[in-house]
Amino acid sequence: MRLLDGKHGLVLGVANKWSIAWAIARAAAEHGARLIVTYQNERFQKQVQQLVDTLPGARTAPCDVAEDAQLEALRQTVQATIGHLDFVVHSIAHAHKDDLEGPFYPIPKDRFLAALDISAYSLVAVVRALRPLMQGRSGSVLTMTYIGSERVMPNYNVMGIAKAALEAIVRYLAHDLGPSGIRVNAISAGPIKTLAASGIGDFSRILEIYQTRSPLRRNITQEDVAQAAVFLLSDMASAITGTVLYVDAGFHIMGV
Ligand code: NAD
Ligand code: 0WE
Repeated sequence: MRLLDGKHGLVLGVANKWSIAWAIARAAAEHGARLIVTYQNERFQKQVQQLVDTLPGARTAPCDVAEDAQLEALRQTVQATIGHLDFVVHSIAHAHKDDLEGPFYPIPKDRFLAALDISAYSLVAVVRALRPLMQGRSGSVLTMTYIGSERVMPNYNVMGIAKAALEAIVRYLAHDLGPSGIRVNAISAGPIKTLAASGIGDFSRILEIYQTRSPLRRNITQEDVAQAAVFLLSDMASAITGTVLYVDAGFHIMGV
């Protein structure tokens, strides 16, 4: 069944073919959605354009979420091209590399604020900029989180605080936008080897822990996340809002 037939969607957060957002874009397109896929800056433009060229009818647009002017320009581009939006996928996070190892508390204020700006506040900024294009439709907004928001995952550090804020933002946005028929949810994914996971010390050890301790005794893939994403973006999830859906092979239920 094609779950997103006739729907228009925006996907933010594709960097390369390993990006979770790319798996979501591909799955959404297979389910009949017409997409605009953004790239952060020129550094990613060529790569993202090549990927998006493989999706029927899809286009790219630039958007650095730290820049209000770029969000405003994006709204105009979307309005001028596909006109309206039925869903928005936010799959963006960033912290300074040095703040993702060792103790958390030495982090300087400017880097703490920058991590929360890109990884949490940007969902608010994106929704505020694009909400007019979802007016009068049953819209769906989806973001990506990680269990480091709730439990201490060594080295995840400021990203854990940012994801805690992001998950709270999901709940407050769901309350704000529910009366307009717009749903807001998050997927809490298990660890996946992507660009954002590269250079993380002992990432392979984390993958091994999920492999041996999760109820399903396996790691999860971008495709696992994409299938859950299509569900949440579709009318199949018509009464689901403000939630965090775990796509983690069941890891989150474990004590030890
Ligand atoms: P990724 O590196 O492919 O995606 C991160 C994206 O964020 C990139 O496309 C990057 O361009 C974008 N980005 C960063 N700063 C930006 C800015 N200022 N403006 C616009 N875009 C910006 O890695 P990923 O693993 O696919 O990460 C996507 C999301 O999934 C993130 O929110 C991440 O926290 C979350 N997540 C990842 C994992 C994992 O293990 N990989 C697990 C759970 C959640
Ligand atoms: O959310 C994430 C990754 C977020 C992330 C990753 C990087 C690496 C490169 C944000 N900013 C940066 N900045 C960089 O310079 N994940 C859920 C994947 C992840 O990251 C970890 C993990 C896991 C899992 C970091 C430390 C410990 C575990």
